[in-house]
Amino acid sequence: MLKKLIGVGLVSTALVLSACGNEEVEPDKDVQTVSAEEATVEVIPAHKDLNQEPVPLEINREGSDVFVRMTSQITDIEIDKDNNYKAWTFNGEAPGPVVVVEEGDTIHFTLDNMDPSIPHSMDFHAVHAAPDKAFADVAPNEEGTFVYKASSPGVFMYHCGTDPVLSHIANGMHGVIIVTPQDGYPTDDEVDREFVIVQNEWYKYNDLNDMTNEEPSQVVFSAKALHEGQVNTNGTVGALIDEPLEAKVGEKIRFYINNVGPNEVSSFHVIGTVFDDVYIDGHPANHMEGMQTVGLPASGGAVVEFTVKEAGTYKFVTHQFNHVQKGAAGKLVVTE
Ligand SMILES: [Cu+2]
Repeated sequence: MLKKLIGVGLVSTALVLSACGNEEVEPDKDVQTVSAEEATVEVIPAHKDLNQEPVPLEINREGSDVFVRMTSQITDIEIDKDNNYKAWTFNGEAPGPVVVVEEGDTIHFTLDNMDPSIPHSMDFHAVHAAPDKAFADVAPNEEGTFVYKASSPGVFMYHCGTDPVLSHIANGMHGVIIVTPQDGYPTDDEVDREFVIVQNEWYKYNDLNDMTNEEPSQVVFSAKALHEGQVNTNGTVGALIDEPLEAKVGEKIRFYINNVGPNEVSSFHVIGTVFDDVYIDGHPANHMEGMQTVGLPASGGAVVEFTVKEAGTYKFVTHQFNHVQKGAAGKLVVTE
């Protein structure tokens, strides 16, 4: 079905062969389903015909104990128009669904690994825990439960931590966990609307050489629904251009942002405004004012707040404009 397995280090040769009409690399439907630009690595046999339906996040609270259940699964994700990636995901979304807990909560986390062939795991940046135990691999078709405390407030990345981590993150296993501060943010009362925005990159399908040594094929923003009825997208080029966020003139907007990478930094900027209040990594003590652009290292997060004073379309970008060319832009449409 797919082209033969091509070893790492032969990527550019493979593309040349493809252009020369080598019979083994004839384009077919499956190639379209797994390419970032062009697939150079064969789909894992057990994943070949697998496209597991997204599963809703389960989160239930009993006092300060929060029970979170997520899946690791193989799901086709549209990363660009007519370009589907056979992603390794949490719950069938890439980035995965946003998880919200409160500072001081104890998280009882269960990972249901629905992948029939590869172990997966969960590394929550929000917790203090021995990673060899708390972020341990869960075998294919098994479940694992882990308990830890969320004692630091912030906007944290989560990701699969199974070796090689780069493959697991770049194939789609990333997302955001927000730990809301016990005493809130000093500007809570001023905020009218809030959204979660995530930046991530895509590379050639499951190609560790490309992920390690090359530039991303796509750099994208997604919105993850924080409140009922909000826009919820995957990391798809144009997702937040085609389906913009919405606000009203005079409102103070809060974005919870995170750059899940895996490799690039983000220079987050909203065109036509200045961030009045910024909390680096989402910690209330890291309060800064009057920022034009917020730097997000790979895995870094922030809360950024700004007031939209005129009706219009406000684009948000990473100010590394080569990445805007690759998709990293979204729109906030502000009306009277
Ligand atoms: Cu994984």
